[in-house]
Amino acid sequence: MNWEATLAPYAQVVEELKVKLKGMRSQFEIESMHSPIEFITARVKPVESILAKAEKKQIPLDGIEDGIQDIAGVRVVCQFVDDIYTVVNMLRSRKDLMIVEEKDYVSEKKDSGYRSFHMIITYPVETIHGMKNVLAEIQIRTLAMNFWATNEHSLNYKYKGRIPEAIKARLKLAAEAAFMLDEEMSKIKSEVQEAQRIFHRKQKHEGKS
Ligand code: 0O2
Repeated sequence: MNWEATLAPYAQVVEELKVKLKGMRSQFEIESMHSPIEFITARVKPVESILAKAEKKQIPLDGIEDGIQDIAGVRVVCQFVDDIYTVVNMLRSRKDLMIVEEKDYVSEKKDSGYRSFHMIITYPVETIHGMKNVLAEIQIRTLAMNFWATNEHSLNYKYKGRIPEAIKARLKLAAEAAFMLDEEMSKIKSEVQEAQRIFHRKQKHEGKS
């Protein structure tokens, strides 16, 4: 398999989606509105991880592009829980991508404690061989959810998916704490936004942004 050629359209999707999502964030900033997007990260899954996932899910080599939905992955990180749904609704109304599946692990967390909203989409890219609809996964989560997921991911990597029970129990507590943090921040959202607006206006006035 020529991985470089296979993954090239995925790299293009990731770059294009990043530009478009950053564009959405800038528009909010230009209009001095609270941006539901705090930051965006994106990656193409490394070949090693693609192969490991294919083996785990018993997907043959020729079925990888249909069977693994997150070869192209984009992560949108938000400040508040309801920002997640603002982003979801904005993505739902876009004409330049098609939603294949939505997985709401925000209202229904996974057993591990993982919370995030996943959108599986197809996105058209022009290649030298014509147009290709590429599958991609957009994960939308808060800063607190991201903090938890990043740490849990590292531990999973360290323990090769077999995290010791004592650490698992700590992670459950940390997931509850992250949930509480999101709840509490949501309650003072308008206060935080007001403070940020004042700060933003001051910076604009002083010519710093
Ligand atoms: P990586 O290293 O992040 O790329 P499914 O067929 O739907 O049951 P699938 O395709 O694994 O299974 O979908 P799912 O469960 O929606 O997970 C897709 C991605 O979400 C994962 O990709 C992770 O990035 C993230 N994710 C899902 N569950 C967890 C979790 O419990 N903890 C953390 N930290 N992340 C999670 P990969 O390929 O597993 O990993």
